[in-house]
Amino acid sequence: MIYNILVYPDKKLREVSKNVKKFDDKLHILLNDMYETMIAKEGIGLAAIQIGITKNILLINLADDDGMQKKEDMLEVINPKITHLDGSEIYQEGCLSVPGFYEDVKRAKNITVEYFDRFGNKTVQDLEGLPAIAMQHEMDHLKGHLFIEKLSYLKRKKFEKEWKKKLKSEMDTK
Ligand code: Y12
Ligand code: CO
Repeated sequence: MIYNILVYPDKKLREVSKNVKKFDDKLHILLNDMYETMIAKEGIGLAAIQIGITKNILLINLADDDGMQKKEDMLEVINPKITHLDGSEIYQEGCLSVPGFYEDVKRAKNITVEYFDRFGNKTVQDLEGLPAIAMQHEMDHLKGHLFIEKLSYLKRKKFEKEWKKKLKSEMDTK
């Protein structure tokens, strides 16, 4: 099933997600649907809250060196916790919940993250560069935050003005 993606300024995107307790068939169906939705919408990352589900679940599926987005490279991440952060890196981010807007964001370059897979097995991973950035972006969603909150005051004001204009023109053409 392909879900609709919640788009800024939907209030639901500000909700804090809760930990998954049962690693059952229902969770597996949700993870499969999230994957289908992320691919259908041409995303490289998706948090459950973006489809209106307040659970600590996220997917990351970055392209490899040949530009191929392979399912076997996907990270299915449940109840993640960052235990170490260091360095910093600036990357131009985008988000399916803020379609068409991209801006530079500074985040930690290296992280250590602990999480569970779909069967409830615990994993500890060191991530560097783009995977680390994607993980921090998606984990922000689980806390109810969007990357636009990391913009400078002036960039955020400019964004809000342009976003209102875009939403109005979309309403007018309906
Ligand atoms: C680095 C930085 C941020 C992330 C988070 C995951 N972000 C995405 O998956 C963004 C996807 C996206 C897709 C869009 O759609 C198309 O390109 C067709 C898009 O553009 C529009 O919707 C117009 C914007 C964002 C991971 C790694
Ligand atoms: Co996002």
